[in-house]
Amino acid sequence: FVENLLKHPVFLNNTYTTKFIDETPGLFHFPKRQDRGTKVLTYIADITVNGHPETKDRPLPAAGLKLPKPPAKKAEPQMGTRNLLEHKGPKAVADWMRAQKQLLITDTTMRDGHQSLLATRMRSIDMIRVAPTYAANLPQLLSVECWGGATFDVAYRFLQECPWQRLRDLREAMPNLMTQMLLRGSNGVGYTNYPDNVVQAFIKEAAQGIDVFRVFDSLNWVENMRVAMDAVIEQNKICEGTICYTGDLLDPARSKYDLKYYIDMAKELEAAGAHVLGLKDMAGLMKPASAKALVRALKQEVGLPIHYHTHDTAGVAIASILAAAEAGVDAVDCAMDSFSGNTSQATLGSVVEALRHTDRDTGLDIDAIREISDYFEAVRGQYAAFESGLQAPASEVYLHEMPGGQFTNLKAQARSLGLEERWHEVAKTYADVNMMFGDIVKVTPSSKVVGDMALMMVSQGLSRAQVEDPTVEVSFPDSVIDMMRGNLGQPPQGFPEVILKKVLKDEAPNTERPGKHLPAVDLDETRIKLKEELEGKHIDDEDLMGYLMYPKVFLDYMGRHRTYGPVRTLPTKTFFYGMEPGEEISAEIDPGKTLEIRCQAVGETDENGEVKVFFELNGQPRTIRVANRL
Ligand code: BTN
Ligand code: 3PY
Ligand code: ZN
Repeated sequence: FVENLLKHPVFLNNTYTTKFIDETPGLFHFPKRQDRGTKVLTYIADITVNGHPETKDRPLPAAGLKLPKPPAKKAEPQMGTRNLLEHKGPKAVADWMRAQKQLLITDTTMRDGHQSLLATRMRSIDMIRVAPTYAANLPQLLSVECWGGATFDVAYRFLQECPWQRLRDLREAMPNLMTQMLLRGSNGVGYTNYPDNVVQAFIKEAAQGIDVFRVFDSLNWVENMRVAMDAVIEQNKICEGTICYTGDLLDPARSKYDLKYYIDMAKELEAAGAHVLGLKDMAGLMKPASAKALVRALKQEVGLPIHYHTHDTAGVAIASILAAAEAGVDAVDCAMDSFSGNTSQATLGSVVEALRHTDRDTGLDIDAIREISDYFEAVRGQYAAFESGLQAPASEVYLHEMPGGQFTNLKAQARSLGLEERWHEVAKTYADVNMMFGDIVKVTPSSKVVGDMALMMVSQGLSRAQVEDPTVEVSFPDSVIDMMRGNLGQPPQGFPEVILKKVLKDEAPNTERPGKHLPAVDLDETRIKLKEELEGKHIDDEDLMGYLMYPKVFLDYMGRHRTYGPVRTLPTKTFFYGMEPGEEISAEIDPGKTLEIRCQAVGETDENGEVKVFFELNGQPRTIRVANRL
C-alpha cells in the first residue's frame, strides 16, 4: 500500500500536526522504500530468531500468562486536580492541598514503582492502556508520577521508544489528573550538570505534559536547584522543591543532618518559590519516630504543603507514612499493591485501608485500586526477566543507605564484576565511602559516584584507610574525580580536605555552582548539526532535548528506529520474545491504523546463515529474512 500525503485520512481530515508529519515517514515517499509494517516485521523476525539481548539467560515469564486486560471505567472521568491547576494555577492547588483533611495520594507505579522493582523496564503500552482507567476510577488522586528519573534514558536506550511520545499519550489519557515527574535539578534527567539554558529548554518542553515537577539536588544544594525551580515556576506548573532525607534524624552521632538542617533547607526552598515541599526519602531510611518529629516541625516552620516520598526497603514505609499522616503531612506516595513493597513504595491499598474511617481517610475507591493492581500484576508477570530476586525487606539499608532505585542496579553491577558473593562487603564499603566523602546525600547522580567507588575498592581490595593514605597510589573512577572537582556542586560543609587532596592533588576544586561556568549551548546550531547527522530529518524540540540529554543514546535510538520502526506498539511479550508459529497479534501504529500480524512459520538457517520468517500482515503474505547471529 502507498501511504502518501494526499490519501492519508489524517491529512484529509485536516488533523495533522508537525509531529504527525515527522512520525509518518511515508508521507513524502512516492512510493517509499520500506514501510513501517515491514520494519516492525523485521524486528519481530530478528527477535524470534536471535532473542532479545536483554532477556537472554534471564528467567522466563510463567507459561500461559494472560495478556493484561485493563479494568473497565466505572464512570466518565470527574474533575480532578489537573482541572484546578488549569483554572486557578499552582498556588491555588497548594492552598487546596493544605486545606484538605484527607491524606492525599500520589501513585508512583508508572515511574518509581517499576524503576525500583524492574530496573525501569515498564514499556509505555502497558501504562497507556490503563491510564484511562486511572482518569475514570481514581479521580481523587493528587497526581500520577509517570515520567522523569531514569525512565527517560531507559526508554530510548533499552525500550526503543520515545519518552516524549509516552508523555503525550499519558497526558491525553488522563486529562483530569496531574502528571508528575522527578527532575534531578541541574542534572535534568541525566547524570551530569547541564548548562542553564539546556535545563530551561528541557523544562519548557516537559511542561507540555507535566503538571508537578519534583525538583531535587543530589547533594541537597538549593543554590544548584534555582535554575530548574525558576523555570518550572515560569511555566505556571507546580514546583515541588524537595529535600532529600539521609542519615538518622534522631541519632546524635549523625548530627550533620538534624532537625535544624532540614528546617533551614525547607525555608530556603520556600524562599526560592516552591509551591509544595517535597520530602524525599529515596532509600527508605526515615523511621516512624523521625517522620513524626520532622513533619511536625516542618508544618510549624514553613507554610507549604508537604509531600512525603519513601521506600519500603526495610519494610517500615507504611509505619512511617502513618506517623507522618498523624503529624499532619499533606500528601504521600504509594504504588499499586502489585508494584509495591521492598525497594519500591508503600502499598497503596493498604495505606487506604489503614486510614479508612479515620480523620485522614483518603476517600479512594479500594475496588478500583484492586482492579488496577490486578492489571499491573499481569503486566509485571511479563517482565520476569527484570526481577531482582530480592526476597524480603532488609534492615541492612540502614547500614548502606542505598536509594531504592540503585540497590538492584548496583547488585547487578557487582554480579557482572564477579562480586556477587561479596555483596555484603560491597554494602559495607558503600557506607565507608559515604563517610570518607563527608557523609553526603546519596541519590542520583551522587549515589552512582559512591557506588562506583565502593565497587572499585572491593574489587581492588582497598580499605578506606588505604584510600586516604597519601603514600598509597589509588586510581580513582572518573565519576569520583568529577564530583571532587565540584561538577555536581557542593555538599553541606564541602568535601573533606583529605579526600579532595588525594583525588585532585594540587588541582583546586570549583566550589561555585557548576552551571555558572558552563557556556550556554547554541540550540539552533545544535539542531542544524543534528539534522545533518540524521540525513535531513526534521528535528523537533523533543528530539533536540533527547539529543542534548543523551547524545549517543539518542543517536543509537534513531538509528534503530530507522530499521525497526514503531516497535513501541508491539505487545510486551512480542517485544521481548518474538512470535511463535500460529500466533497472532495486533499493533496500532497510528490511531485507527492497526497491523494484524500472524506468524506462519520460521524456516531453517540457510547456507548464508539466514532464516526466513513467514508472516501474514493484514492478510497479505510477507517473508522476512534475518541473519541468524546465534
Ligand atoms: C539493545 O540495543 O541492545 C537493546 C534494544 C534492542 C535492539 C534490537 S533487538 C533486535 C535487534 N538486534 C540487535 O542486536 N539489536 C536490535
Ligand atoms: C532518580 O533520580 O531516578 C531517583 O529515583 C532518585 O531517587
Ligand atoms: Zn524514590
